[in-house]
Amino acid sequence: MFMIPPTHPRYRSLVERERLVEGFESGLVVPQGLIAHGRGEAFDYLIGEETQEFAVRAIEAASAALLLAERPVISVNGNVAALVPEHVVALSRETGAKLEVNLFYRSREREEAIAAALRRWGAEDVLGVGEDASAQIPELQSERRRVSPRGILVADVVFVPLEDGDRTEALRRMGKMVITVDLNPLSRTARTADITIIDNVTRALPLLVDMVRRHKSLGRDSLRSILQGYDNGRVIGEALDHICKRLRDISLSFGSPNAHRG
Ligand code: PTJ
Repeated sequence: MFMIPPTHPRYRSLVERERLVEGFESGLVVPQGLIAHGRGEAFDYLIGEETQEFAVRAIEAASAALLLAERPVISVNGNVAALVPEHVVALSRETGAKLEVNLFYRSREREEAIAAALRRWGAEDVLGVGEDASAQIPELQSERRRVSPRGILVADVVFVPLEDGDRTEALRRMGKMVITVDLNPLSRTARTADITIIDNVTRALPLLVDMVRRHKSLGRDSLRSILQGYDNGRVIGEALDHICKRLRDISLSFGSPNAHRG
C-alpha cells in the first residue's frame, strides 16, 4: 500500500482510496467501483465526513431489523469486500445473517476472490459463488439477478450496502425488507430502500456491529418498537436539509450576501 503519513489532514480518505486500489489490483474491485467510490467521496464531503444523527437513527433501525429477521442476508460486492470485509463478517456472526456475494459486474474470478477475502476474516459459508447463484430475481436484467436459493432468494431482510437502484426495487417487489448504506441521499437505492444509512460504509459498518451487540440484550418488543418508530423518508429529508444548511453556513463564512436566505 502506498504510504500515507498519518498526520495528513485527509489521512482516512486517502487510506480508503489505497484499500480500493489494492482491491482493484487483487481482482476484488472493478474499475467502475473506483468511479462509484469517487461519487461517494463527493457526497461525504458535502455531509461533513462524519456520521450524522440521521445515520445513527438508520443504524438503530437496521440493527433492530437484522435481529428481528428470520432469514437475514448480507449482500457483498467488490467495494464492500475491499473496504470493510472484517465488519461484514462480524455483522454476519452477530446477527446470524448469511453472507452472499452479489455482483453487478459478475465474473467467476471475482466471486471467488471476494469469497476468499471474507474467509480470511473468518467467514465459513459464503453463498452466491459459481453454481450456488442458480436462482434469479424476477424482472431484473443485470447480473445482480443471479442469487442463491439458500440466501437472497428466500431472505426476509436483505442488507445491500452500495447497491444499484434496479435490484433494490426488485427486492422490494418480492416483499423483502431492504437495508442499504449509500452516501448519496438522492440515489434511487437510497430513496427506494426501507432503511437507508446515509454514511460512509467505512464508518457505518463498525457502528452497526456495535449497535447489534448492544441491541442483543433487548427483547423483541423493544426491537419492534425501534423499527416501528423509524421513518426513512424523514431520514432522507434530514440528510438533504443537513447538506443545504452546511452549504449555507460555509457560503456565509465566505461572506455570501445571500447565504442567510432560503
Ligand atoms: O462489485 P460490483 O460488480 O457489484 O460493482 C459495485 C459497484 C459499486 C461498482 C456497483 O454497484 C455500482 O455501479 O454502484 P453505483 O450504481 O455506482 O452505486 C454506488 C452508490 O454507492 C453510489 O450512490 C455512491 O454514492 C455510493 N457510495 C460509493 N462509495 C461509498 C458509497 N456509499 C457509502 N460508502 C461509500 N464508501
